[in-house]
Amino acid sequence: MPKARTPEERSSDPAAVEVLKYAEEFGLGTAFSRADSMQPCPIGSDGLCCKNCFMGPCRVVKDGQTGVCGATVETIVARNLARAIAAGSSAHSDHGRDMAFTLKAAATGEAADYKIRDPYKLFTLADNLGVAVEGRSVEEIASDVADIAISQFGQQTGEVICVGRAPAKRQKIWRELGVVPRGIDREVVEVLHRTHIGDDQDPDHILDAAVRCALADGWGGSMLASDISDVLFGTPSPLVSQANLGVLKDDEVNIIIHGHEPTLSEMILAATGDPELIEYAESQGAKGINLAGICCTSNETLVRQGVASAGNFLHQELAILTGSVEAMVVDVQCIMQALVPLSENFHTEVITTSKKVKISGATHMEFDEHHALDIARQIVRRAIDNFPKRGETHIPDVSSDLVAGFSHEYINYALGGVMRGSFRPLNDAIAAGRIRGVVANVGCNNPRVTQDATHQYLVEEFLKNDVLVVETGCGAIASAKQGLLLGESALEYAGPGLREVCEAVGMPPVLHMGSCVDNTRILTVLTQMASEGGLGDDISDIPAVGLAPEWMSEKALAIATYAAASGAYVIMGTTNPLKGSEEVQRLINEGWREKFGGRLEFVIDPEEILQRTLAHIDERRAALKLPEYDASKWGESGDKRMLQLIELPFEERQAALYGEPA
Ligand code: NFS
Repeated sequence: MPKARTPEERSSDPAAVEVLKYAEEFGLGTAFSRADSMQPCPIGSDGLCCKNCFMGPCRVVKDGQTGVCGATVETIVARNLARAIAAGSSAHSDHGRDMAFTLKAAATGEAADYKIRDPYKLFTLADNLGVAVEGRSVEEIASDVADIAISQFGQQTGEVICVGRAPAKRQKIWRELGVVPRGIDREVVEVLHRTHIGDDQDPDHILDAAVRCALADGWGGSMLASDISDVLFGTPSPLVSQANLGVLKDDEVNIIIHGHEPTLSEMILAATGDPELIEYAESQGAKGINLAGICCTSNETLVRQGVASAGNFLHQELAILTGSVEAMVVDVQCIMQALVPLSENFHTEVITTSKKVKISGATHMEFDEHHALDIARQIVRRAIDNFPKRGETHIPDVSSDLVAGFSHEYINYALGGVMRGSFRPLNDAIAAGRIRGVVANVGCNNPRVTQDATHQYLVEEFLKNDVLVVETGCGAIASAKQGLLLGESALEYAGPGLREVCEAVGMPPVLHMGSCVDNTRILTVLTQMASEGGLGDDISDIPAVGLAPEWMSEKALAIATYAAASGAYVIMGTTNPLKGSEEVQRLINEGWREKFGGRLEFVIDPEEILQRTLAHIDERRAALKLPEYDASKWGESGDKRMLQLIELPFEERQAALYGEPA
């Protein structure tokens, strides 16, 4: 039996450590303790278990061994990766489909509680999808936009439209390689077909289908999910909020929204402001109704509405363990089944809401967008009903302030203003070496490693090295909890060049760009940087790296794959699901580099992740013939220099500025 880790070994988050101690005291299990008591299957974790038919499962562990059908190690490892990518793409893209149907219902008036909050984003999207705008009402445009978005899922031939937003050079690469997605659902089905017993058995060919499927997500389903969410709920711009378990309140009804889609959570937010419900909460002895998020639902409502975040993936059980949560309302994805048995020790009610997700033992209150606000009100009322049943609470007094909401539209605006919105200042800062490069630090928590520790180590090191960090998903919540999403973190951690840029532009050195479907915002930023000039003309030219250091979900593999196929160098930490095959690892590394200019690697050691990332950034800088990164060149201008000068007596200041008098 493996050794159980201490709370401090399980999480680097002081709030988590506090609650984990309490869980131990009361003998309540969590993902951390379950991970400790069960080693991962060594055959499956290396990608060597084939379950694609029922002559097996085959465990291919000896040299030269094959499955019963003769499938080789390479075929099995590639097929397993491809299937995971198809599942991850499905989850993200199906979310996009639901958003498109909500937009349609909002446009036709069938879902009266939803409005088009950002018509400008709608016009941009309409333009991209070829929908006429002139002389038409917002609803007419939205209805056509929704129809075309919906058609992208079932399209059988041609190209997914959003692919046309990629840099021209990139599109050419994809077309020549035959990996441009035809329709979102079609690519998923094809991966499932090809990986069925007795189908595609050439690992490189299998991976091409996986790439096409991932691109259908990144430049299709996910991209539409982000765009349509912005149309319906507003494009994010910076706002202030808080993160960590300390956002839960001792004297208010605490409702947690957990999962991924903003459709229901936005309505719950609206319902918590309903005076009648607030009054009802007060009648039950509460001072008010407090809403907080977990996982990507948290990111969706945080970046748009400033709803506080109770934490990332591994905080879902910890929130219930505080004893202060009246209802945990979940929709889809990343919801642990363990929530229900855990909640039975408390007054917490786990409420499932999606047509797609039921959990035995949970209360099911099915959400229907046609009666959205009504259902949201019923859910909030139900949570209030639970308040008088609340027992003792243990809410850690730990939370951090944060600034979130950096959509690519806002970054564009921040850098250039309304009239001259542009990525030119960012490109210039990279070209000059003030900013060494850009890292996208994204992805999950994984209880096999210390929660948030790798995120924190890497982000702080990148800042010291003048690397601008953009984030989404649970990685962004990790940084939020660590106080890294604040302008002050630039002063504390950033190297001199990055600090100057952050001070000049007025932004933190770590930018929270949203949920995991919003990784497509990062694709857009990279595309705009490539088209701005000065940093090459394709995503693969830019000194940028994508990381998912604590990943665990299939969605993370889909994201990594579309990013690599879009030209990015991507490193994933924690575990290597391709360990069983050197050949498949070579295919996604050198193989993809040759094909796409990007590549995917699995690197377990955080220090090694750091070194490889910086080496890639410097290599890209050299290829662009940019000056070598030199931290000592910066930091002697701007505010810092002025403050130094102010300290000096008049004569010395004059001398420092203009030299000694002759
Ligand atoms: Ni992303 Fe969001 Fe978190 Fe991982 Fe799950 S919440 S979509 S999969 S765990 S980052």
